[in-house]
Amino acid sequence: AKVTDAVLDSEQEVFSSMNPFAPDAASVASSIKYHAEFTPLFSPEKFELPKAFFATAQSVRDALIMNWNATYEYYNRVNVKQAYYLSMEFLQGRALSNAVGNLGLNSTYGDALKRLGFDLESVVSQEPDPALGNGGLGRLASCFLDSMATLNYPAWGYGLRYKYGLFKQRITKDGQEEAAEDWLELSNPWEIVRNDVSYPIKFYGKVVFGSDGKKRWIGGEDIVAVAYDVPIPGYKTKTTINLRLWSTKAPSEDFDLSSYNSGKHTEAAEALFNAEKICFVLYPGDESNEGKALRLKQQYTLCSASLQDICQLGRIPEKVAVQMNDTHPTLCIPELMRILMDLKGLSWEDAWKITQRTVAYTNHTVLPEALEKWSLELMEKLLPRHVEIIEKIDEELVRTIVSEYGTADPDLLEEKLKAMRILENVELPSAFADVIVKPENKPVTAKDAQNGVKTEQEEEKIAGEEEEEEVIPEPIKPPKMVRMANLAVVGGHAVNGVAEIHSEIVKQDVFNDFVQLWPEKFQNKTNGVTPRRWIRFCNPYLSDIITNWIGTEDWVLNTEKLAELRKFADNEDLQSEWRAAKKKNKLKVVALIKERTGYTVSPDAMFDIQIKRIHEYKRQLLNILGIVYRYKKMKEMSASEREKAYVPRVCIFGGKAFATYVQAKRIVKFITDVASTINHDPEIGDLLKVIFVPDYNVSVAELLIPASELSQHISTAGMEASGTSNMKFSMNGCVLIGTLDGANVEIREEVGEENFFLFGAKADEIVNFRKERAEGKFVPDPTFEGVKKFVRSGVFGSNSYDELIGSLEGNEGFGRADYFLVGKDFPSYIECQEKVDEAYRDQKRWTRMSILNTAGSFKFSSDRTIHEYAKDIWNIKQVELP
Ligand code: B1H
Repeated sequence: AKVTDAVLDSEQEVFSSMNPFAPDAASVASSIKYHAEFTPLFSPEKFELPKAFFATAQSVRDALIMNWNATYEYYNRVNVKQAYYLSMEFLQGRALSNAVGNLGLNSTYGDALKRLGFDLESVVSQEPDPALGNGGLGRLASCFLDSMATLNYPAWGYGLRYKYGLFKQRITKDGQEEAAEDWLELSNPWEIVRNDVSYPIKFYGKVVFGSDGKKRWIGGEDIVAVAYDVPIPGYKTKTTINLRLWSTKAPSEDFDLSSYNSGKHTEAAEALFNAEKICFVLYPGDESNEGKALRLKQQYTLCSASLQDICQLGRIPEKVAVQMNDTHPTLCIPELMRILMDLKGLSWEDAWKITQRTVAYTNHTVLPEALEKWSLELMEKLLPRHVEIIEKIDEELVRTIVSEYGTADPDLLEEKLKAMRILENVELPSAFADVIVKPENKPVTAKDAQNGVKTEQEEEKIAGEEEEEEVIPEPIKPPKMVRMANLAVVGGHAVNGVAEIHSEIVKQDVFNDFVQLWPEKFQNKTNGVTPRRWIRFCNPYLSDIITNWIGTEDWVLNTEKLAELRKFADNEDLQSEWRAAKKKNKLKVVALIKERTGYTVSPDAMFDIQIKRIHEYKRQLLNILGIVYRYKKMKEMSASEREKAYVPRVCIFGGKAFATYVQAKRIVKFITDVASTINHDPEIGDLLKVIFVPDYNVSVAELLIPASELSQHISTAGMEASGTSNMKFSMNGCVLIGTLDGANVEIREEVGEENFFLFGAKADEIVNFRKERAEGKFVPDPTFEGVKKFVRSGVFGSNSYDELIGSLEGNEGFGRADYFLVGKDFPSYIECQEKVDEAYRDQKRWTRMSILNTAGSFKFSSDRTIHEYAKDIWNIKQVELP
């Protein structure tokens, strides 16, 4: 009892001395010491860096918890409408420096740690980088949380607590290797498990009628989802919102004690493993059927647990707005219908109205292979009640389509049904048996099939069999699928794209048929990034300069103020401070490169960076072939010609390839092979270096972006929905080279076309260029042919890169025939890169471009984006805490 009293006393002391907005260094130091002593994660004798990180994080968490309790206590009291952002990914990055920065306690924590013999920077770098996301989509979700908290919007994030985040990438002589990322190894100081917030989740089983005549989903496999809460502080506000991550476990009665005692240990624990494995990894490989089922279980767990929770938290739909981050949480729609009808007793009509008013969908990609479809067969097994509901939604949709287009033009009706139905390759619902009467192609409906009605082809087949008695193999039936995007469009009240050009493509192409029915649903919400993490904290040197010249630090909240830098763009004092800041950031990257790759690079060379997931459409291959071209030309020159012709460059790559994406992994291997040849070529020296930074993640981005001078956003036009790193680079005074794709288009408009290096085909030209190619009419530029020949000659090792270079050749087929138009854009890319060199030689001009990028980047704050979602989609208001 004594010990407990002592603990409580000292805790009390710490708390009372800790006004979260103005604690002094002494009280922070005592709070850190307190946690170092009483947090049972490390042995007591040593107080070293890892322990210092945990104790510091715990002390910050105390402040966050107080604010966070105050936040939701107030929201409940005033009963406000809240937004719930559901996402399979949150790419949070490190939390300590962000939290301390948002609380405005940087120097206090710095001083406190100094008293304890540590420095804040080394403590901060102890934190593992949680990577519960793949890339832009997950990082966007995290930027949105920061903005929602900062702007005092009542909101929650919901996701999954993966035990292993995105894999760790190692680069070996064979290219990329993946290893498990055990980010929870030392436990996570930010999360709080809520054992009292848990919900049952069911899979498999069957649907029956209850005695009350209502549908019941029974039997099957039951698991439990448990809440882990992570506080998300806003910047310079008390508002602290919640990111609730679900973890799965088996109900305790599922552990078979008697089997265990009889020696069947593995069997006894099977149910436990079965439940827990759902949250083992972010994006489990889904090539196998087991993998697919696991991913679907993950998605359903997120939807079901979150909606059960949301239904407890607020009245639907008046107080609730649910945003689905891409189609991954689309099961929200049938799940909310199920909850409202089967559990709350509402009619179909009422449940449907409420569901539609509650949910909205953001589309993040138009790549056909990325539009999610699930096998109906799998879904029927795993979620039988949901499939019934989806079938009914599909039937209602068919009714709408039929009433809109009538039956007079059966071709048109058939085309619309084919494009818009949620179920693919599935007979029409029986109620529509006789709707499309096309003499030459009468559809067989479910009812017809039951009655033994055959299609014309089947009749022909029978006739043929009778004549020749030849056994004709059964035609392979296309698999029945559920199209999640169609379900999301039908079931939600708003659909948005993530950049203007992308939203136009969504409207004119991908969902055009739906736009004709419901034009009012479709919107654009251009992405944004949080200026806190992505300038203020990752680039303190530049931030100080901005603050000094603008005369206030307000720009961190009101990024429009950045535009005031424009009037100083040619000021020599600002220019020299600006360059000095860039140099300091570059020096940090020189050290990072040395540590991670062993290469020494010059901080005086231009830093040219492409960091993003490795994907053919993002065209890292165009970048590296451009480098090969540069190298080839250099080798053809004398030393003095070379020096004159080229600006020294360090070309930096970073990014992960999905583990089973073979072509992307070949690209990684190729880049590292080119790097090792060029970097060891004594004739080239500092004129050209190629670096692949292994294990790219949020923390690496925070170092690379402030140090970059040129960054590459060179996707095939029309394929990158938005891109968000382009915004971060521009904010940090980096000039972009890019195509007219995604947010590049808007960035170029904002910063001015003279401050953006544009090249390449435009989105509306791509189809014709592919056609030209297929018809064998494309004549590749000799520079491109020369580069391919050079690669094949063996300069970069014995490998001839047949699959890689071969994919850029030939005339037809996806993946070959240069689908991503690397060859088509190559000459304009090369020419544009020459203009880059020319601009960089004039450092005054370059610095002006750099300043004008920062000044023109203000639109790309996620604060602007969140205001737009709040007003146009969620209908929620800012609520300031008293
Ligand atoms: C984006 C994804 C994505 N679009 C499937 N789509 C995934 C699709 O695990 N999955 O199944 C994961 C991610 N991610 C990105 O979203 C776009 O490519 C970017 O252009 C965009 O900036 C970003 C945020 O909107």
